[in-house]
Amino acid sequence: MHTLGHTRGSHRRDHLLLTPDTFVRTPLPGLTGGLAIVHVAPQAGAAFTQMTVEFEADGTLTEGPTQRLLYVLEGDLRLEHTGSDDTHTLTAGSYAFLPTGHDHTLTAVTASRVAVVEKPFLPLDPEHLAEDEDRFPEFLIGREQDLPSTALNGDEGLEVRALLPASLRFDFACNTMTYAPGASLPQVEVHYMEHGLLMLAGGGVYRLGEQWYPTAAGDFIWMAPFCPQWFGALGKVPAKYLIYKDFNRHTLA
Ligand code: UGY
Ligand code: MN
Repeated sequence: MHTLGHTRGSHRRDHLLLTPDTFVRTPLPGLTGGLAIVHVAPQAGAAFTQMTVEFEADGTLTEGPTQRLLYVLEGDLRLEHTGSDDTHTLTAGSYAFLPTGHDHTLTAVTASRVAVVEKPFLPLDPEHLAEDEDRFPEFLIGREQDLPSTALNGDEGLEVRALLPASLRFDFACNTMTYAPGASLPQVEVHYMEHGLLMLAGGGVYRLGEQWYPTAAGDFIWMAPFCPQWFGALGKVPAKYLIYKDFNRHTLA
């Protein structure tokens, strides 16, 4: 049916809601046998880029301009990277952190979809690290299913899983948040960090700035620094999202 120019998607000064009907697919250098949906980028005012890369079987992605986090949404893939003879197998929920300049090739074994976050790295002054601690974050790989969960503010209905270790070496955080039906954020948050959010399952209502939006799996949201934000899960299944934020750095760094 013709939508007559209507969409749930919205772009305001301090937030962006992109619903799947608005997605535009583009080729990218380093990407073969696939297309990227760039959800947010510095062109929109963000200090990072987040995209979903859709691969055909045998499609490949090689290193990009900055450090990168990969999170598999669907499919089976292989990851080869410099400094290791191992080939890692990735399936839904697998993720990998690739430091700046770390050569790698991601190959889709089957048709796949992968969330990709890229952010120029802000090095940390060594005085803020323990003597034996490295100044730069290292390659890491894991499975979201294997991560311990923390109850946000003690609320058992709201599980947070951190993909990256709690270390100042990393200049961003990426978590999954799973809400039991009816669970909600305990406060309207307003903070200096920005967010990129991909709704993975379920849905609910997202408050962004002065608007309240129905939100469902497949939607992408960007929240600019200081965008008032709140989420309440609705429906009979848990709502789950993947959320990026800049982290661990002074605002004037
Ligand atoms: O980590 C966060 O700031 C997170 N609680 N924000 C959000 O879910 N909108
Ligand atoms: Mn937040």
